[in-house]
Amino acid sequence: MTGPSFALLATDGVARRGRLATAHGTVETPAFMPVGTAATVKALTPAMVAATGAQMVLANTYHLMLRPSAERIARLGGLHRFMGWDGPILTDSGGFQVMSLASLRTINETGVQFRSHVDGARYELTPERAMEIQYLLDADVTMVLDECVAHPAEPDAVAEAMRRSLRWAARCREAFRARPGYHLFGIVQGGIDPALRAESAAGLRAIGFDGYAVGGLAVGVGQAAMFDVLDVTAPLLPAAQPRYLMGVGKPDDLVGAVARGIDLFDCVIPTRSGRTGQAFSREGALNLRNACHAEDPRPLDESIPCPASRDFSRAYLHHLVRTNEILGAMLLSWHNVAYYQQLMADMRAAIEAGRFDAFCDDFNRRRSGDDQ
Ligand code: PRF
Repeated sequence: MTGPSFALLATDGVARRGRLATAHGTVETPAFMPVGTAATVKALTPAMVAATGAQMVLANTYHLMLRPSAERIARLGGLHRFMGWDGPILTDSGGFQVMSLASLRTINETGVQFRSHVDGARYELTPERAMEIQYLLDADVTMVLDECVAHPAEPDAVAEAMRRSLRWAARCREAFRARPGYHLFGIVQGGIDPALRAESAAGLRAIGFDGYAVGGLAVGVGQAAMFDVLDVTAPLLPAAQPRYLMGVGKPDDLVGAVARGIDLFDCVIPTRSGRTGQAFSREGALNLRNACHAEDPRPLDESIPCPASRDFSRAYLHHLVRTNEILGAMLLSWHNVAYYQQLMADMRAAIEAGRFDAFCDDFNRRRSGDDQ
């Protein structure tokens, strides 16, 4: 353990307002991390990402170990310098991406062996290698190597993957090089079975981590089942440490998860949907491809302090999307990340003021004009 790095500043019901200190700066929570899989938040420069208020980004062990390799990034001074982002970085461990992207995977007690989806080359990811790679990248938050099974799965397969993940978590804890400002997070698995989630949470607590993630929930589990899992899992995690819901989600998923005690999120949705013409707004999601935006002179949202949200008409964005202009992807990604950051800032303010329930009511009431 690396000492107290998380301060719980306020609570409102189960919702929490906190601050995570890392080697590259602090993160006000609840926080949303834009996804920078391959050492880039797609279509955005680091300055654009920072201008949205994003404090921390996520990058992926799996992609970076294949290209350009963790060793090369280390030789070039680490991931922060390599990508030009000097704030905190969390890296995912690779297990989840191997399962969804690599070909010819075999998984055993040692780790996971696979062929690269890029060129077919053979690789092995073990708990020890996952720690080494994230060390070489210089991740502020390192994630344990876990096994996430797709939903739905046989109960035995879910239990086996969860128990193997616990054994791997212990090996990760052993291999992780603890230094001030650098943190190792465990990952709770166990599908939608409350007993398996409880066993996983207890096993991880016994090992002891700097924070605890909830995995296995952006894999075809619906929102209701996800909230049920959070209702039983969050109370089993240490109150004094950060809780991270991996790979989630849409704006209403974030609001519901914060209401259930989650502090940290990452998801490709704001950037990926920005590249396909979707914009998030307080009234719900808008599809800028739709003809109803063709002559709409209004900006996406003047109240969001981002040029993409304020300075361009919906008509212009519609035109950029329809003509497949790169700037359309850039502006909609930028706006969406800014919208997510504004949502998190609004939730932090509501928790501090003890009015999170009213915030949730207002959030749900406004979202009636959804295009999707
Ligand atoms: N494990 C890891 N990364 C993840 C997930 C997981 O279960 C998910 C699923 N919610 C997204 N990213 N290591």
